[in-house]
Amino acid sequence: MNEIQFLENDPFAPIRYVYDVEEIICSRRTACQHLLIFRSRYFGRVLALDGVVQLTERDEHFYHEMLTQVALHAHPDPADVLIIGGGDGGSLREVLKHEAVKRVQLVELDGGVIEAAREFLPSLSSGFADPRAHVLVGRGEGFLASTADKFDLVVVDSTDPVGPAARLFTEECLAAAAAVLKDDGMLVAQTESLHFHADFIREVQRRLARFFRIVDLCTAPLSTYGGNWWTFSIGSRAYDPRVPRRPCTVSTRYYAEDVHRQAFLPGSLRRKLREG
Ligand code: AG3
Repeated sequence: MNEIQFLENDPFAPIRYVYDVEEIICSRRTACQHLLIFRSRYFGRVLALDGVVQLTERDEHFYHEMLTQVALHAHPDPADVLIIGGGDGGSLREVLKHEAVKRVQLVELDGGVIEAAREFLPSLSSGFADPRAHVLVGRGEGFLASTADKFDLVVVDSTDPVGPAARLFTEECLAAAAAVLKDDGMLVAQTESLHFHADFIREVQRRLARFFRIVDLCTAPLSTYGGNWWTFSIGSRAYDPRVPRRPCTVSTRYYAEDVHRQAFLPGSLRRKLREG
């Protein structure tokens, strides 16, 4: 096999991964960053932004299902959904599985990610063709500050919180996200690894608690992100996110009702996280 090694340049995790690269499918500079899509024997197509792996075809469903389906099932009627980031379309695909969803607004900073995903990652980007999907290229925090729309669910599907994505986790931005929610709305954000980023997770949970009555944390095991024990922080204005309120009738590969119930951090670990 023609094996090229690719070293992940991850500024946010104390570990480096090496992938076998069978073929470079796309390597280009977008307006914001370097975008690489390569094919690897085990992982299939892999998307890396500025050298950091964002998803692989092999395991992206763990991430995209857990980022979206837990909140989508905890909400009794998620009709209007906002996705911040998520230019590859994976979260959009998951959200659009629900008939209850009538409209999805996706706000992605880098239009080049959407373009490349539509061209090279069809299993993720199919949702962009759905008439319920509305796409805006721009800053998430700018959209939050200026929109008059109200949402049932806000999904923050960002890159690591270094560089532009760091702004999405500021108190100001979380307050703005809470403000675009309906009275019973929910927010879910990808919040990195419990192994490597507990301080960051603690801080985000603390900030969320200023704007949400209920704050919780669910996790999923991911094979490719540094730290692997991945977290999703949820802020909810009314509904306990631990409780699935609708039966799972959409087709999923990892998410299921029992996975939902067991995905949340147990009390003793929550206390440890809170206390540091
Ligand atoms: N967003 C989270 C990527 C985290 C990657 N971090 C890393 N490899 N250290 C992924 C976006 C997928 N829609």
